[in-house]
Formats: sequence, structure tokens, C-alpha cells
Amino acid sequence: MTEICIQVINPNTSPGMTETIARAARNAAAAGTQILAVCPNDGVPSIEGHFDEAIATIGVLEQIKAGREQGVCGHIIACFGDPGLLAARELAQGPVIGIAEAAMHMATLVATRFSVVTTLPRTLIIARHLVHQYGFQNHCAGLHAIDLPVLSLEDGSGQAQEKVRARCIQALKEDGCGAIVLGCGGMATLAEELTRELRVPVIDGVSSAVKMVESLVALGLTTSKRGDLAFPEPKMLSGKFQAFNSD
Ligand code: 2AL
Repeated sequence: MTEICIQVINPNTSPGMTETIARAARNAAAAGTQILAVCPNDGVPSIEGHFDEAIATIGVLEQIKAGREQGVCGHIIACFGDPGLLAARELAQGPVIGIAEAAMHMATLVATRFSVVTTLPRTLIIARHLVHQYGFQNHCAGLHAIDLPVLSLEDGSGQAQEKVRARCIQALKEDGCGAIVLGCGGMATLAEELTRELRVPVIDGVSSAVKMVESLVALGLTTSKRGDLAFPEPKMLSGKFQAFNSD
């Protein structure tokens, strides 16, 4: 079997969350798929708003460049805001998949309508923007927050995980949806058990994205370099962005 290597980028700098994401990705990966899990060297410990996303995007792009130079077959942006997705596609040659788009696409294949369960209420607006950007307005039945910060998923207490479970149950009751999309990279390892317990598809974007990159690679499909996703126009970047100049 041909080895394929997928770079899974956690856009925040939390080592614990990078490990959670890596575990979910490896669990989903086929026998011939190698998972290279990374996070930015500099950035924010968790991504919970527009400012955090803007900072994280630079780290994501640095990792995309590094992954491309190492010859990975594809990249995954493992934060539910899909920070820097289109810019990453410009830099990359292989496919780049964001976990929000992966989970939403996957959900529409197994249910007519899905609801999203995410972390803080302020991130609901980011998730809603993505639903619109990806054209899933008619598929999204509701968006819910557990009202706990992203890193509470890593505190070892289990409180955040219990709240995710309760919110999923509430969303199924209130929204009349057929599937749940988990709205944070740190929730990646919860999908399997919740799917069994709640008897509906509970979809994690990390594992969904792994299967999508594997499929695209198997089909020989790479990011289109025609039009807006062409490599960035050559120009000299200055100051701390000079490292991008070797592209
Ligand atoms: C996220 C996520 O997936 N990782 C992170 O740091 N922030 N987004 C979210 N809505 O919780």
C-alpha cells in the first residue's frame, strides 16, 4: 500500500489539544496513512474569537509552508473556525481541508439537517458565518454553545465533555435535526461514543477531514492552481514575514 502523509495542524499552541487531535486523526486514518500532527510555534493557546483567529492564521500558514517543503500529501486545519483556509490553499499544492467544512459536508451526507455544538457563545457567530460561507443555511438546524472555554476540554475534569453530551441531547430535542456536528477540535475524540449513545451521527471534523484528504489523494486530486487558489503573486515580504519569500 502506498504511504500517504497528512499534516494535521492544530492552529492553537496547546500541546494537550494537539495530542487529542492527533489521536482522533490516527484513529480515523487508513493503515497506509501517516499522521503528522503539528501546532504553530507562536500564537494563541486557544482560538475563541476573531482576534485569536487572525493571530492563529499566520501560524497555520507557516506550518502549511513547512508541510509542503516536507512533501506531505495534504493538510488539515483542525480548528472549527477553519482559520486561514483559503490562504492555506493558495500556499499548498496538496488538498487543504478545514474541520468545520469537513464535518458539515459529512453531516449533509447522512442527515437532512444538522446542529452544531461548540464552546463559547461568542464562537457561535464564527460558526454561523461558516455555515453561510459554505452554503449550508438550509441544512443547519441550530447552533449551540456549552458556555465553557476551549481549554476546559483539556482540564481533565470531564465537565466540558459532560456539557457537550447534554447540549447534543438538547439540540436533538429542540432542533429536530438528524445529526450533530462537534464544533471544536478538542471535541474530536468524543464523536464515536456519542454516536453510539445518542443513536444519531455525531460528527467530528478531524476524522472526517482525514477521510476526505485520503479520498482526494486516492483520486489524484490536488488544490486547483487556476484562479484565486493559484500560488500567491511573487513579491518581497518584509520584516517577520520574510520567511515566506523563499516560496
Ligand atoms: C476552536 C477549536 O476548534 N480550537 C480552538 O482553539 N478553538 N473553536 C471553537 N469553536 O471552539
